[in-house]
Amino acid sequence: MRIADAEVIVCSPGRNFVTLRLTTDDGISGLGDATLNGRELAVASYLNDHVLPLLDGRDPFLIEDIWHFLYKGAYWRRGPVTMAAIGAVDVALWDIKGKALDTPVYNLLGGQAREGVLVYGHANGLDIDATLQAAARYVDMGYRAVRLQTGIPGLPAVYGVGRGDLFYEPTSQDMPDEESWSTEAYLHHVPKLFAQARDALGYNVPLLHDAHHRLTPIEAARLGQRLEPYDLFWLEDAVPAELQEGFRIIRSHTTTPLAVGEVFNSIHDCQQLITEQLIDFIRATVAHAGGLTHLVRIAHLAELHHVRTGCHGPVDLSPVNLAASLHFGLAVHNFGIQEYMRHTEDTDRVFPHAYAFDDGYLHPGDRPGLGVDVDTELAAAFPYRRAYLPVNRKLDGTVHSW
Ligand code: CS2
Ligand code: MG
Repeated sequence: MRIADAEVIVCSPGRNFVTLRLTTDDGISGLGDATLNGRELAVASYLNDHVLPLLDGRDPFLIEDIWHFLYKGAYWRRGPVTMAAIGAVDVALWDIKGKALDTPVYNLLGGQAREGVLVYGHANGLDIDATLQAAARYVDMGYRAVRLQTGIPGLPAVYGVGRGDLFYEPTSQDMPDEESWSTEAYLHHVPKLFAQARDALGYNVPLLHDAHHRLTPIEAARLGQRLEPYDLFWLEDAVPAELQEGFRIIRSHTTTPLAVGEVFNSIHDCQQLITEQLIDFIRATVAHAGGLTHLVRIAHLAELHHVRTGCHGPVDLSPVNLAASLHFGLAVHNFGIQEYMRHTEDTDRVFPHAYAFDDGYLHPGDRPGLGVDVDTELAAAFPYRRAYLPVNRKLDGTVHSW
């Protein structure tokens, strides 16, 4: 069997997605998600102009060899574009292997380690009442864990509070929206959200929160301490994690569980965080962290250090990534939780899939491979449109993490 054809499909059913399809000489095709929100065409070009010519005629079963050929062979290592491209090739090869061996990918990753993949949904609202009403709706829909994000008094728009109920799509066409930020207002308001959430929902519903890279370590320590009475499942992305040892400060002040890593693209981004047990959950995801091959490496390192997985799963990664994440989440021993933002109906039509939500869990299904496809004819009806993520500024105008 040889790789005989490769195609990058860029489409926008509600938002932009980049999908790689590899096809073998005996007609087996595999898919990989190469979407990098706000920089999609960089990955499409990296694949089309530099990677795909290298794949023609290769044995698709040699997943490990191809991974290292693309990683070491590029000379310039790591980075979100490179690793999203390598990740898409990697996942497409696992998809092909599962189909060729007539088995779901999770069976190639060690087999089913649990009945289903526990997921959490995104409840948000302009104020605390609206957020708690959204949380109650998620619980009524059968979610067993819910993330809470709420508007901050005095700030016109903040991360995580979006349009509509099930979807949150922050990108804007043409130029980035600019949002304003006050750490002081945020630190005073979020504890009120969780105090009222526990009054309304009780303590049996795991509650999560995303600080979205906007605090310093000592600010994160203060927030973690203030949230301890409300027993969060995790406080996510409290601090930008380029300085991994910065998490020592947070860890030394609070027992609130910490999650980080959705922007990570290799094990080197989190090795110190994991080996020093500075975090409780690693958020690295299949599409952005070099595919299943590399994410399994990260999970195995995490397992040695009491760190569990918590893969990123936003609406800006396609059903191809979600399907791969579910095969990973079903098989990996130190699974924690899987983020699940529902895609739009158009997206689900472009990417028909076997995974299904039931009683708070997702299961990838038992089709050979990943159990997801792409309808290229339908995809063509949704052409790419450049879109940007917002830019955040402090009240004095200083650019801040969004
Ligand atoms: C967020 C993401 O889901 C999350 O935890 O951090 O929605 C993130 O803002 C987007 O993926 C950025 O494209
Ligand atoms: Mg996040």
